[in-house]
Amino acid sequence: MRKKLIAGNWKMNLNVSDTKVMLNELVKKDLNGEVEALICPPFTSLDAAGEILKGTDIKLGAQNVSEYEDGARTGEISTNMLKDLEVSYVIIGHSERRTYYGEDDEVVNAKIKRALSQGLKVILCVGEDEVQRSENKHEEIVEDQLKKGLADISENIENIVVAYEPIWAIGTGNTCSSEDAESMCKFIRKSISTIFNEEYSQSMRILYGGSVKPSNVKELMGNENIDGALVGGASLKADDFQSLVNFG
Ligand code: G2H
Repeated sequence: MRKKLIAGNWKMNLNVSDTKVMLNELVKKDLNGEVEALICPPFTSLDAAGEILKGTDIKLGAQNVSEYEDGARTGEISTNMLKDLEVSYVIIGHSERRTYYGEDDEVVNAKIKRALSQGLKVILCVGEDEVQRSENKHEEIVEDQLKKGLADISENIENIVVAYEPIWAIGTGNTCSSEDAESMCKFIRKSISTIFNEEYSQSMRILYGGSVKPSNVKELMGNENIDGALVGGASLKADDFQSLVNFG
């Protein structure tokens, strides 16, 4: 039985004061304990968020990490720095990082290896753009991202979560239909069984992301191969995040 995961990706939103207001409200709310809840604020809010979430069941995640251990890498954040702040998850390969910051599959692979080797859990994002979808290349693109992103990885593979995020559905309000999301998550599970093995593919969690909100989360979560959601815009308010976690 795969435990559902609802992960809030705040992106470049909410400063430290906003973070404190949101999370102090969230920790007072009743959340379904059967669902794992995760908040990934900007780096600047990790410390404050960690203080508020300490002792609760809500996990803390980061939105990115360096593939390097330490040293002269201006502007970068290491796995060690994240672990020091009790971060347990890191999002790697989000399409916004691939598109705006030139992260390719090789960099994504190096980041995943570094994070897994340091005991962090990884949410690997994959997904096709609008043109690739219209050309019916979505499966090919996603399979390629999975193969390259997960190449030569053998340790701590149980700490990998995959998030299917079709780029055309991100922040646009255009949700992928529940059927298409399920079909791609099922395809991802099949690909994972080839990359690793069948047993692992059955236990690995696969999330859907892209304009998930309180009004569509229940239908999406009702699918056999969708084990949670990576949520951007609708994760910024405590009420909305509670509704997402309590989707049932
Ligand atoms: C996709 C998602 C969160 P949103 O990027 O990862 O964002 O829910 O705003 O589409």
